[in-house]
Amino acid sequence: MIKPDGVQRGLIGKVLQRIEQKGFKIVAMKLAVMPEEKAKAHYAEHVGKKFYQDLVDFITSGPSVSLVVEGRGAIAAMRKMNGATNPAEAVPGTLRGDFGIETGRNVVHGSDSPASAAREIALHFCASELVNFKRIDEAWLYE
Ligand code: IDP
Ligand code: MG
Repeated sequence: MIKPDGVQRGLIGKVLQRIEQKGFKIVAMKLAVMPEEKAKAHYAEHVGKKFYQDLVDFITSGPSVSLVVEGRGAIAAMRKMNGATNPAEAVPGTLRGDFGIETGRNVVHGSDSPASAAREIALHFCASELVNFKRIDEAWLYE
């Protein structure tokens, strides 16, 4: 997900470019203001933490871009491409390292496991919004 700060700062294209140039396939994409109920469900694992309400307020404060990214090792690779949660610790070359300063404005979200990816995809998309197609360069990306 490109969070509201990333959208407001004009970083949608830069984030999508990194995903595309890596070779991963974007199979679903949606720009919307996340409703509060969906934000609470999305961040349910953080209920009770001191930053939870600020996080829900922030993530619903403007449009965000939800994506489903497909490719071998995509979940772990996207987390690496996003970088450490705190942009101050995220290494240069990562999205957070290059484009962020503080944890509460860290530009992007990525699912952290197959289970959370499945849960988050089902929360933000219906099955018919996932597009099944081949990229023409797949033969040159995979051995
Ligand atoms: P992640 O996004 O790298 O998976 P999580 O620990 O799952 O990191 O936290 C979810 C999001 O909550 C973070 O991306 C960040 O926006 C916010 N967050 C996490 N910890 C803090 C904090 O200590 N202060 C403010 N916001 C936080
Ligand atoms: Mg997380």
